[in-house]
Amino acid sequence: MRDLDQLTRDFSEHGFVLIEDLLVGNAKDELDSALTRFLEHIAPTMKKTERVHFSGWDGPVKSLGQMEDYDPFFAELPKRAEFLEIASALLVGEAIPFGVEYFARPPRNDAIAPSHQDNGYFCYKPPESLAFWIAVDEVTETNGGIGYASGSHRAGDLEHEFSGIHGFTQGLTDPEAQLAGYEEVMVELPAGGCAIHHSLCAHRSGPNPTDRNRRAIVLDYRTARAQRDQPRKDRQDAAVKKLLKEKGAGE
Ligand SMILES: O=C(O)CCC(=O)C(=O)O
Repeated sequence: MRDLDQLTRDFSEHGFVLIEDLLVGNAKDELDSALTRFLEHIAPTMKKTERVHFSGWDGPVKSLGQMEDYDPFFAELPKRAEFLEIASALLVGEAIPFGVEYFARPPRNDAIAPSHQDNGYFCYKPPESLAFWIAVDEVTETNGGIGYASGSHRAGDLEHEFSGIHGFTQGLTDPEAQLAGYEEVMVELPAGGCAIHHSLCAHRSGPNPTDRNRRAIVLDYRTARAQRDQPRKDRQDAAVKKLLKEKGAGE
């Protein structure tokens, strides 16, 4: 049994919590197999707005969005009773799943995720949302692990700017100044472990110079109170549309 009260207190204090045994045994292997199958058979058929490759429009995938629209396994994954119970406790309100994503960091890969709050992408008001970042492979500081600015969810909605990085288009305008005073905690998790972060808890991830793969599946949840700030989202979408057009995916 998980101590949801303790998890909720830790989440409220730090803006993130770790659950090392979210998926174990068969459940962990099942996720690995479903992802492998998805990458091979489904990812190449996805809309270009929902997939990012390390270069061009085929070859290794860097990230994916909207996986729930393409595969029943990924549609059902965020609806598991245990996940909904944890997400609802941490959000202090009924959790509604709204996205399933994939982030790859293959061996000897120098991609990074710039420091950001997820709400820099989601644009929810109030920003009542969180993400389950599930490690499909063991993750450490050395193979592209996430670093959280502990407590930064209390800093409020920070200003973001367009990063120009396809797949990670939003970054904090001045992370050093914006996150001054918040200690960075680097995440270490076994395969099947999970970091859950508030959408205002700033985080980043580094490159993977190791020989080990680092794949992650992300499940996004919000409350019914969280509504899109549409003008903010429209400004962001316009910048992304321009980038996609430059990359040959615009209309
Ligand atoms: O997996 C990564 O490297 C970054 C993921 C991330 O930034 C996120 O889930 O918001």
